[in-house]
Amino acid sequence: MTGATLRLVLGDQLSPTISSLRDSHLGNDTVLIAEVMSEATYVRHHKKKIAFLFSAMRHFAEELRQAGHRVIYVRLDDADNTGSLYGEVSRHADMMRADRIVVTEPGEWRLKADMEGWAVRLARPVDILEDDRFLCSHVEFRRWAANRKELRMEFFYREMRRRHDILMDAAGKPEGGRWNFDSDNRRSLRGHEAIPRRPDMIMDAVTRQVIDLVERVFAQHFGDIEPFDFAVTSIEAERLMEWFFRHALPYFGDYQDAMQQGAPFLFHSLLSPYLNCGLLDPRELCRRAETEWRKGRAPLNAVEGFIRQILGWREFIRGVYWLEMPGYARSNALAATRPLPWFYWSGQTAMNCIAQVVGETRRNAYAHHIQRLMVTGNFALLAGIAPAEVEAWYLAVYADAYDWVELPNTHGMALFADGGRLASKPYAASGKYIQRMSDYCRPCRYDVKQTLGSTACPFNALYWDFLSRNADRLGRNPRLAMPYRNLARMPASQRQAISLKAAEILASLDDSDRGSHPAPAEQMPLLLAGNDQADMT
Ligand code: FAD
Ligand code: DLZ
Ligand code: SF4
Repeated sequence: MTGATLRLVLGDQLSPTISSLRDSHLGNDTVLIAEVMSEATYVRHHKKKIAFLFSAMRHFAEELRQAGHRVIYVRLDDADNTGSLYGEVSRHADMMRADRIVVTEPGEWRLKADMEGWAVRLARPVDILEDDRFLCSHVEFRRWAANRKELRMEFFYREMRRRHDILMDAAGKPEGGRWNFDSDNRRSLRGHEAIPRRPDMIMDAVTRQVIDLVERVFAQHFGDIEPFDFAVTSIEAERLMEWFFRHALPYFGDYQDAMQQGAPFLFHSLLSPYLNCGLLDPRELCRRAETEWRKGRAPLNAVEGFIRQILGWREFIRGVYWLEMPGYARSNALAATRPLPWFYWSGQTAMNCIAQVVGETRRNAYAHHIQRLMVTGNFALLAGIAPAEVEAWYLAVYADAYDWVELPNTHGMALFADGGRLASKPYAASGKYIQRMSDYCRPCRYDVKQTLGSTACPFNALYWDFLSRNADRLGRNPRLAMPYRNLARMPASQRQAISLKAAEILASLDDSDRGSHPAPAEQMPLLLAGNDQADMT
């Protein structure tokens, strides 16, 4: 028999088949799962995100016990809790005289870098194993990316389809004769389909206890904790997955980019928190989606679109993160330095699109992709908000947010701060895009058709000013040829008026007076402490 091994399982590693548990000796080894202050506060996560993870961690520990593992579960309010993962590993390794520590590699660079120093500090071997829950390993991604100047998801995705034989026909060609049906997937909703009602979740005593804890300890954090409607076990998460396949997947493709006031979820799966913490398996999700098409229960444009998000985007984003970190986070290709406006926390702004998205984010710890990219992301891009501030916001407010997935999406896709390593052009858009894809503009105080004047939609002047300000950096991008041609055609007087209007909008962001909408100080995130930005209204 080998000596005792301490197996650390992190809060986003709640999968019974995870590599760190695979060769576990049930009678000999101990699994450690720990709620720690350092992980809950390195950014001040949304209350709902912490409650979801702590409850899922507690349920998972119980499942492991039922399966015969010896489990030490450290609660946040345990008297001896040292407050950090290293502290807990050190304490328990000493107590049980562990010969070695085994852990699956963490999803965040900051923790991996820390963990790489643990063996020396603990004077014991620390085996950091590969996280093979992903469909593309670091080595495979590095091989794919080698010698490519630009990394483009579409080519990566085709290779993943072939390699994993997903949605491929017998001749090795993509089903339906095309790799991508995205051009069919841009419909705005405008009352076309009834949005299905999501299943109710039943809250058990474990979740109730965690909610009480989070309310008490993290009262200062952003977000509403109730109503709480997250799954906290793999069985419940699978129930939500089945619901999605049956009721929403058939429409997922058509309305993937739509936004509608009062309908935060539309036909999206809301499965990212479960995928990212290990309650659901991405392979299984792709296979199940494919079966829905093969059995004639969902159209190809929907199923291909859904699979592309998981097999394509999710794996690609992770690949870019591990390929490029830590330098990636430090790039700032558009030299954006403005502080994050306060309304990202308060939601108090007359821009209805932003108020809606921030309000839904506060309530649900969720916003769907186009809301993240084309409303809050687009505004931050156009206004030149410092990438690190925007990233800290996204990392804190969404229940599915971990650095490996949040950072490339925000830094690369939304802010173009990597200068185009990940996306071929910035996703910059005027108010016209938001008007086309949503019903936000009708009740808005601003007029989406105006660029100048006191009631003009701020996105419009900011859009043209963004192009103008960044002409040296972006003007030669062939994918921006059309907007730059339109800008060049504008009379100089109009360009000057737009530039003045944009300066006025940006100055109102910088105004430290919060006016009639003081945002509660307790919502201030740790990383942004001291930020004192104004509402734009
Ligand atoms: P659906 O629309 O139902 O899509 C299905 C699944 O595809 C998702 O569950 C998710 O796992 C995957 N997926 C889709 N798009 C992406 C993508 N771009 N990157 C990675 N996976 C994707 N996703 C996160 O999981 N965590 C984040 O912290 C995160 N931050 C983001 C920040 C910004 C600025 C942007 C633009 C996007 C971000 N995304 C993030 C990607 C995407 O917005 C979410 O994955 C999606 O909104 C989750 O909701 P859903 O499960 O309903 O997704
Ligand atoms: C996000 C999170 C939170 C809020 N709390 C914990 C925790 O108390 N214990 C833990 O093991 N993990 C937690 N996590 C998830 C970690 O932050 C995550 O494992 C790392 O960021 C690596 O992805
Ligand atoms: Fe947003 Fe402009 Fe539309 Fe108002 S008018 S909702 S600010 S895009």
